[in-house]
Amino acid sequence: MQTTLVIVKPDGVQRRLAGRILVRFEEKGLQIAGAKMMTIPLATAQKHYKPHEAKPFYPGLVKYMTSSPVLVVALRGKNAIAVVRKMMGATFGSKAEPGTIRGDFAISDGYNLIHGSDSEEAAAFELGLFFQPGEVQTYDMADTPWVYDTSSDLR
Ligand code: DAT
Ligand code: MG
Repeated sequence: MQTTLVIVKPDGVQRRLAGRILVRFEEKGLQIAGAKMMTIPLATAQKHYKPHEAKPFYPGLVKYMTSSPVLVVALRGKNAIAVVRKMMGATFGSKAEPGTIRGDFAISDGYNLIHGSDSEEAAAFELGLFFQPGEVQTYDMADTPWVYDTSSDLR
């Protein structure tokens, strides 16, 4: 089981797509382990996008991410990091495959609706950046015996 960080970015909230984005992950079988609305503080956005600090789009990216509230979500499930990345689609909306979130709802390069952690290290760092201890819950789901094959090691 992995837990990953998803952010429905300012354009996703403003375009009233937060529910439609979240429902896709629920329908897939991922568990909502944590969720909150926030306006990302400047320092947090800078830390989150530190790997892109030297890129030309970095100032605009930080400005956009702090410009309006976002929905921050912790999602848990089997291979959650890769599953979420695949469901998000390619970075640029115009390049993302239909059937993915960006492919279906985005056409912009920068305003691409959603963030998802891209590795285990990134997920651990980003979950710690956006959630306080105790805000990400551990709990059993009633449908787990039907979402996963709990009778075998394959699940
Ligand atoms: P992703 O969000 O798919 O992980 P990334 O980590 O490479 O993509 O970049 C972070 C965000 O920065 C991305 O969601 C949108 C923005 N971005 C990346 N490359 C860009 C570019 N060439 N022009 C404008 N925005 C860009
Ligand atoms: Mg990235």
